[in-house]
Amino acid sequence: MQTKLTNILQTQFNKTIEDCTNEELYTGLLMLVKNLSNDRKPTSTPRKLYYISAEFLIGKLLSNNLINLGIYDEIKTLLADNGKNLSDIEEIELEPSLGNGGLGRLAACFLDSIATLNLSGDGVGLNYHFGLFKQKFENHLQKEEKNPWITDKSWLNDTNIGFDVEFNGFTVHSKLYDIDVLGYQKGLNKLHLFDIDTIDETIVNDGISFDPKDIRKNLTLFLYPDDSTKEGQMLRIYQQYFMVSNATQLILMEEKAKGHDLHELYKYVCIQINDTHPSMVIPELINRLVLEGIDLHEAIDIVSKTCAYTNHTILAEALEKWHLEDLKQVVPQLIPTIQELNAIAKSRSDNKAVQIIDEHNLVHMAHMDIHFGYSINGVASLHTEILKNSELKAFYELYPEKFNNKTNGITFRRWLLHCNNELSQYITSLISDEYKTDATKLKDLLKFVDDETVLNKLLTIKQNRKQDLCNYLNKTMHLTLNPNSIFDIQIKRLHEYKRQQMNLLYIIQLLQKIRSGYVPSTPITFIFGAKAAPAYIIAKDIIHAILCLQDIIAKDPVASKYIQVVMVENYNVTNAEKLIPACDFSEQISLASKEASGTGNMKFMLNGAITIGTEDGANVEIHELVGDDNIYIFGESSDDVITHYNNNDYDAGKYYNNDEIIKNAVDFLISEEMISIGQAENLHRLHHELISKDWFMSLLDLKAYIQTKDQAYNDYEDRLAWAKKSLINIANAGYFSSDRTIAEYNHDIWHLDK
Ligand code: 26Q
Repeated sequence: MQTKLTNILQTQFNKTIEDCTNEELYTGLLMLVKNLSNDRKPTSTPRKLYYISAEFLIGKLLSNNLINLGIYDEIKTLLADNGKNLSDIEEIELEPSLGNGGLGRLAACFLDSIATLNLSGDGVGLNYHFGLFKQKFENHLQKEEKNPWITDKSWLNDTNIGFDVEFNGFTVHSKLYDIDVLGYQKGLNKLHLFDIDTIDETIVNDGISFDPKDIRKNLTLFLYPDDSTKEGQMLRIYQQYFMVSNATQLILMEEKAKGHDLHELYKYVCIQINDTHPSMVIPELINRLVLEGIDLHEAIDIVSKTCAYTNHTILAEALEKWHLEDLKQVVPQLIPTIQELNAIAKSRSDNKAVQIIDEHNLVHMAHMDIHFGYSINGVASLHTEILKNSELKAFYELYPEKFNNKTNGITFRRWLLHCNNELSQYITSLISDEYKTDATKLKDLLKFVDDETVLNKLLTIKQNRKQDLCNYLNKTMHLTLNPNSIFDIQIKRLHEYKRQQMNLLYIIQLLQKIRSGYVPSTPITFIFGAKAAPAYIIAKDIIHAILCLQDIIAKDPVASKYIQVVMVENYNVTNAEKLIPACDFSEQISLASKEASGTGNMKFMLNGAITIGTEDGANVEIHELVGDDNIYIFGESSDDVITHYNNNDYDAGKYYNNDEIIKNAVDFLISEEMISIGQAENLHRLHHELISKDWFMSLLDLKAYIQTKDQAYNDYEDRLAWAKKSLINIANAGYFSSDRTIAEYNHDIWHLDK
């Protein structure tokens, strides 16, 4: 590698490693990786998967590619020998934030595992110029800014592939950019990102606002943050159709080049529809098969054997329903096909709940996927059960054989080998490195549960990561954290169902307890990281309250000795990689039944944090794996929560009025102290929301949450007992490798190698 790298640097810059700047070294390494990718054998299986997704939250790629090529350690040492630091060079790379959160990050983990398992499977998505907004805090409020990431030196490779995509009255011509996806040790696939070259980045005004009218200029300018307002919705339809029309044309082009008979497309191609965002691929592919001379009903049959759909949410507001009129305005060519699909659906069942087009002329995208796809899966076992038994019950009765569960997973290359190299090396020293290709081998760590040397070493490694995090936050955000405090971390999108506000209320009641004389044994640092959708008012109010509390506690001479609140600006993949390995306490406190799976919960577990959580999403499976003693579970069950919704009998005011601690904590939000540093309007709105609506029932579980956390902080004091819990979590995390998840998708849904 040394000669390869020095040759590149010599020809590019006429310099040695030692003389190069970090920018030059970054460019050199980028070229080295691209050269090595060219030498890799692309995957080739009889059937090929196209994973279509509006989001691929890939994060920085340099280190991961070095790891997957097996040259990370060598390059790191080589650089160090020449006075250079690989992590400084990593900083040069800009993070592509092409996703909102879990769904996008899952797609990125999946690409890594698909390549690693040497399966043919490409990602297809959009090349957003600014990705998800960059978050800034000003006056304790979130501000959004554009988030550029494309430079002339990036992982994007130009291709000369492009297609005409027809909208109502005009046509755009696309351009495809590819990113190589390298598997661990073997495997090479592609992430295809479509764009158009008429995008005008200068139409962005202040923040992230822009003129939504000229589609040619703005089509791939931004990733849509969820919960966006009505005016953005038309653009979202344009984006989605652009994505699926390109995907369809790419697939047909590749299939024809392989000489495959399109009548048998399903034998060679599988399309995974990642949530409903790519659902228009169904009518689009039908239309294009018809254009190829295939009879409409045969085309529908072929597509039904080709497409599979993953559901990632049961929140009604996130299930896409487009007005037929709006679709007609953007893509009139799909309307007759959608109407035909609706007619077929009606002929299969007269149950109104399974119609594609409802009585308000809303097109239910998920319904189309279920009728005209061959598989539908949830993303954790509880989530799949809820789909089958309540949310999609009518469909389950119609097509029981289509439903299956695929519990999410994460790639251990990024979420252990890269982000916690010391831990990964220590595990290797204990049980060999077989766990890197067979994650279930982590179970071998259980031999050491009572080995004090091992337990102490785990504590030291955790302490090292906490110190690293302190250094990083100090350098990048000028924050000073106490490395000897407990790190209690909640990082994820800001959403009421995830209940950051419940965590906030815990901290407030602890502050009040400390002010009346209580002294915690070990100081606690409460760390938050979260972006709120720009139009999601209450979510932004919660951020505001957290930032105000952060200030109040910092200025309190007594309380600040024991507790600190830190909200990390611009939470993204890059800082997740620093936060997760440093965590003692992983907060997974969604209202039971609302979090489809969660994947942060798995990343924390793998890095030895202990979960405090509700029986929701994949927490249920974590609980089953580690047992009662190694997780802190609290709160009402999903069945009971669903019953509350059905009976409409949850009354937040009752909890507020009947409990002194709850009342005092909630009222603190509108105290003199808060109002004097924050915005009265925002704080009053949040206060009112909590006591009158509290749609996600944070007051319902608050008391149980307080008790459970207090118990957990107490248990933390016995350091060896704590380390044992940590080891048991790591040892049982193997199940959550995305290699396992992908093997299951392949075995049950894709059948790529048969
Ligand atoms: C829908 C309509 C209009 C505009 C935007 C959207 C939209 C955008 C993004 C709806 C949903 C999303 C993202 C959803 C998501 O990230 N879901 C998460 O998926 C993870 C991977 O399966 C799960 O672990 C999480 O539990 C789930 O919340």
